[in-house]
Amino acid sequence: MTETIDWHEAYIGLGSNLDNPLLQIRSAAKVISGLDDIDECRLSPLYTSQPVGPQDQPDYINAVIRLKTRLSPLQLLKQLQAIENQHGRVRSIRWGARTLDLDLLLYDDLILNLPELTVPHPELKNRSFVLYPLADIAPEGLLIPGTASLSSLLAACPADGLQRLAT
Ligand code: ROI
Repeated sequence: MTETIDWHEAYIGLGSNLDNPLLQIRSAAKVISGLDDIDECRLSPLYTSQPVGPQDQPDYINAVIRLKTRLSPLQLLKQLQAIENQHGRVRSIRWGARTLDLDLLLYDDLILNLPELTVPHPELKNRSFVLYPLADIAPEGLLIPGTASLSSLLAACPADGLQRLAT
């Protein structure tokens, strides 16, 4: 018997500004949707965004995925890190350019503060390149645990040159 309670809703932030970012994001989305214990994967529209952090790096492509999973937050994080590594991610300069960044943004209404994982993602509320694509695919009235409603965060966050790509 399948217990629907086993399934959790999670949101993943995707970002890339190196080595054909469009391809990186599309490829990562495909790999994520093919993982075991992940279902109903939905990719937001893609956006171009100016870099947050050092400005001497290319613009980013950003998007968000909404999915259902039976993985725990740490199991999901491990899978995401493996996909980053497959896509040539090298952790070097803090806030520097990267081929692929996959962030676990939200997991049900969980608040988690572990050394290796903070959920909701601590920068989610400040980043237009997360909030706008999130709003494209989130249900009406989504609450960010411990913070506020997505709509109030959006209202306080200027789009900052964020541009939705034509699909
Ligand atoms: N800036 C933008 N616009 N998009 C990102 O995905 C992104 N990711 C990062 C930093 C370096 C903070 N800046 C970013 O990790």
